[in-house]
Amino acid sequence: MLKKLFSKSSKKDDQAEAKLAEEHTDKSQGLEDNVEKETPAGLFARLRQGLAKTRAGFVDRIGQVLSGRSIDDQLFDELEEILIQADVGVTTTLELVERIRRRVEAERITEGGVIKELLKTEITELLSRDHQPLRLPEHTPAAFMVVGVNGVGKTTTIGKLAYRFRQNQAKVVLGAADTFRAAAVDQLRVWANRTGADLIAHQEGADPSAVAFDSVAAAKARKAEVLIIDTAGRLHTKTNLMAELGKVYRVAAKELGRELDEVLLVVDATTGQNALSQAKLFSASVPLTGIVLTKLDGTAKGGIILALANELKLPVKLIGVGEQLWDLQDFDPASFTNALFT
Ligand SMILES: Nc1nc2c(ncn2[C@@H]2O[C@H](COP(=O)(O)OP(=O)(O)O)[C@@H](O)[C@H]2O)c(=O)[nH]1
Ligand SMILES: [Mg+2]
Repeated sequence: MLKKLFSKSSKKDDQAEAKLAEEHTDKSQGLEDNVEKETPAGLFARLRQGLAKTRAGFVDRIGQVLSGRSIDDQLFDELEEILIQADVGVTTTLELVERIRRRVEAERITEGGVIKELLKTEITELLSRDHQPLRLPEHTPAAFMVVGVNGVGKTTTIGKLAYRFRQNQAKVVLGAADTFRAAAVDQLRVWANRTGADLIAHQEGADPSAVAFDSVAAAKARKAEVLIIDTAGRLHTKTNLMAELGKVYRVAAKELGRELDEVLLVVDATTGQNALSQAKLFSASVPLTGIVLTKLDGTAKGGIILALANELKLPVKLIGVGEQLWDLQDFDPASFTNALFT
């Protein structure tokens, strides 16, 4: 049921979304008033807008380099350079360009302009290869844990996710297991209030595993459909974050009676290549199930998504394309490539 509630991909769904938001305004409990007064534009338009910088720094530049050119080694070198500058990463860039070279030979292509189409096809193929959508189980609560280094957008992503589930009337519990700073709990509380989700929080400095335990217990007792646990991200403190995260996970899973449905690593697109090492670091402590790539709207280096899809064993499940509540999308390879190339 959640699956049906959660996915929104057509224009019709967007209209339904706007209507739902209006209905919410009429009811006093639920989403806060100021949240739904703005009617979200279409999903694709938002995605396209969010990718504007990457399109300018990547696809538009490729278009300029290719136009009116005949194909030679120099052209492939320039193509490589643009891809690497867009944070596609050396390994993935070389693989992509090699595939295009081979197709150019096999299909006897001589005109540079055609390469852009080939690139689009190859990128769609690469992004689709190991793609998996967000796991939304039949059983409840669907249990998610969100991890990542400081400032990448974990708490914001949780607020956006809560918004999406709450729009569909789902009961949502948020667990404030980032107990390191009082401000972190306050920030999650703001999201809980805005979206009409329940918040489970302890005091600053409390044991995050205890918060995780209480959050799971509350989600079960209140028959919530969704539970999302926020976590701390600081790497340079006395406590060992990684050991602590491992414990948070184990305690939550034990109280839940099964593995969590998603352990999402949030990665900031503006910090590019660091993402790959962060994924290695975190996967040593918690069983990561997917990536959320945030702040795509803030960078011309959105090519990092290609490196992540190609070089990590983890699928990108969600993307953040802005700071508004509705700026979190399911990652869909075909719409992503279309938004980037058109
Ligand atoms: N432009 C943009 N900003 C984002 C996005 N996601 C998060 N942010 C911003 O990133 C900053 C840090 O976010 P926060 O959720 O506190 O990160 P956390 O430390 O990982 O919990 C905040 O200012 C957010 O508004 C996004 O997709 N786009
Ligand atoms: Mg946070």
